[in-house]
Amino acid sequence: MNEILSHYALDGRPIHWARYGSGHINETYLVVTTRPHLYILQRINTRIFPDAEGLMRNIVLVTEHIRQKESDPRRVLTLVRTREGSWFVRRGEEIWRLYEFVTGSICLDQAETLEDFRQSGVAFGQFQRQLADFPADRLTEVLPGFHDTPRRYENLRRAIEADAMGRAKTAQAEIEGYLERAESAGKLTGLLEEGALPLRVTHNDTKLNNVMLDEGSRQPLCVIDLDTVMPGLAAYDFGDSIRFGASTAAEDETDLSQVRLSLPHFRAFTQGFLSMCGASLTLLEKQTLPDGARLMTLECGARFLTDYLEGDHYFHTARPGHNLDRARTQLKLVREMEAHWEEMAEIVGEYG
Ligand code: ADP
Ligand code: GN1
Ligand code: MG
Repeated sequence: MNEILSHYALDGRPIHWARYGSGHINETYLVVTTRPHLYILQRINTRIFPDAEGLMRNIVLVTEHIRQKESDPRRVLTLVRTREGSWFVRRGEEIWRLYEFVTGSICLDQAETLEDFRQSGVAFGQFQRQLADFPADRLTEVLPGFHDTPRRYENLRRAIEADAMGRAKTAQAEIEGYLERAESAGKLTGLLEEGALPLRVTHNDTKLNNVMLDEGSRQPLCVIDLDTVMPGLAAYDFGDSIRFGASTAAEDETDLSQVRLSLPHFRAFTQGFLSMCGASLTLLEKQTLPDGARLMTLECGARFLTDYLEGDHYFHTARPGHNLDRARTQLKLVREMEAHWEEMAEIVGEYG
C-alpha cells in the first residue's frame, strides 16, 4: 500500500489505512495522514472493467464538467493526480486510484425515511442536469450493451436452450413469465434507434449507497461510484433507482408476498428526480420514465435468471437458487408495476 501511496504528493504522511465501505465491486480503503487528511484509495475491479483506462477517462471528463458548475469541493467527486500527473497507478494487472474523502458526509445502504429516498432522487436528478450539456458520445461505453434489454433477452434464450446445468425444469414458471414479456423489452432501445429519445450521460448504478449526503442536513452532496458512467437513457437511471429502492422487500426475498411496489417511494423519488432535471428532459423522456422502471426490473431479472441457468458465474451467490430467488422478486415487481401502471404515469405527470 505504501508503494502505491508513494506515487502521490499527499497532504501529510499516511499513518493508517483500512478496508472501507460496503461496495461489492471495487476494493476500497480509507487512508488517514498525519495532517490529518482523509483519502479514499480504490483498486478497480479489472475483471468486470477490462477497459480501466477508458473508465478513468470517463470519470475525469464527467467530474471536470461538473466542477466547472460547482464551487463547493464537496459537491463533486475529486480524483487526485499522481506526482507524475497521471489519474491512476498501474501495478501489473492492478489499477489503483485516489479520491479526496468527501468530508462530513454519510452514505446509506438503505433509505431510513421517504425523505432519504427523495434526496437520492435529487442527487441523481442533479447529476442528470449537470451533464445535460455534455456530449454523451465522448464517453467510452465501458460495458457495451449494458442496458440493451433485447440483447439481454437473447442471452436468456440462449441459456434456456443450452440449459447447461439442467436447471430449466426448476424455473418453468419464471421462464414463461419472462418470455411472455419479451416483445415489450425493445421499447426504449427502439425509441433510441428511431432518434425519438436523446442519448444522455447516465450513471447506471443509481443505488442509494452511491450518493453522499451531508451528515447534518442529510441533503445530497455528490454522486460517487462513477465506473459505469456511460451514454444511455435518462429512464435507465430513474428506472434502476425505482427497481432497487421502491420495492418493499430485498432483491433476494423468498416470500414473494412481501415484494410490492411502494407508490409512496415511487412518488418521493420521482419528485426529487424531476425537481432537478425535469426542465432538461423532453416530454417523451418524462413519459417513458415508468417504462424505465419496468424495463430495468425486467432486464435485471432476466440477467439473474440467465445466470441461474448458466451456473451462477456473474452475480455472487450465497445459497443454492439465490439467482432464481432474485429472478422471482424482479418478476413479481414487474407485475406490481404493470398493476399500478396508471398511478405511476399519473405521478410522473404531476411532477413533470
Ligand atoms: P463500489 O463500486 O465497490 O460500490 P464505491 O466507489 O461505491 O465502490 O465505494 C464504496 C464505498 O466507499 C461507498 O459506498 C462509500 O461509503 C465510500 N466512498 C467511496 N468514495 C468515497 C469518497 N470520495 N468519500 C467518502 N466515502 C467514499
Ligand atoms: C450489480 O454489484 P452491484 O450491486 O453494484 C450489477 C448491476 C445490477 C446489480 C443487481 C456491473 O451491481 O447491473 O443491477 O448488481 N452491476 C454490474 O443487484 O453488472
Ligand atoms: Mg458503490
